[in-house]
Amino acid sequence: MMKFYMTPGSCSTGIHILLEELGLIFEVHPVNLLAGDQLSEAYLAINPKGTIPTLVLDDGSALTDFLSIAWWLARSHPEKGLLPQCPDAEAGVLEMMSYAVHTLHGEGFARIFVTERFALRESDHEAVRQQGMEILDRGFAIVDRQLAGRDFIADSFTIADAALFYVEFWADRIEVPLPENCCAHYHWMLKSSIVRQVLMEEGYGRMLMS
Ligand SMILES: N[C@@H](CCC(=O)N[C@@H](CS)C(=O)NCC(=O)O)C(=O)O
Repeated sequence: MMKFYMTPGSCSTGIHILLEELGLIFEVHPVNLLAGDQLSEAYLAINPKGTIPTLVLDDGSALTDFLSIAWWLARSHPEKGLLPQCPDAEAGVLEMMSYAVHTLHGEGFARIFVTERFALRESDHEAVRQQGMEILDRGFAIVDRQLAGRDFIADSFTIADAALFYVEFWADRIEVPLPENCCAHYHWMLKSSIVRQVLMEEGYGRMLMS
């Protein structure tokens, strides 16, 4: 059975949504990032980068980042339409997914969540967080234009929407205002029974009631 290494409420939530969308059976292995589980010898033997998500496939090989896991899931189950058939539209989905993961997450939220990795001196931390906020402002505005007049990044739900959801979820958690179309996308996603199930399983049931 596939093994899914994840941390509740993190970027792996996007992959969790995709696994459930596809109705796959998998074993969940929680990784406690705060306790440093990702740096344990056992985990580094699976994913030397020491990050989540990781998906260990049935043949024992491991996919160790969001993009490769999402793409592999979509390509392994083409009948589920998680990637458009047409190459132009597929490229557009990959572009937006990459933007959510590498820019909004890797450049924006990372400056806010792990500030010390961007500046050793504590006196610089506030400026780094501010820089993170500016990246988020600009980044969500770009995604917002892409979402104008549509419910999803492409014509239907794709892997890019799962990536966008987790960064919108973080924006909600730390009260970063989302522009109108991103906000509508986030609330649309929150109505999905799969997304609700995933958030319940990851311990965010109370948030869904408020
Ligand atoms: N580019 C990687 C980034 C993954 C990532 O940064 N994950 C965070 C959690 S959201 C993590 O594992 N942090 C632990 C650490 O960096 O020590 C991917 O797409 O999977």
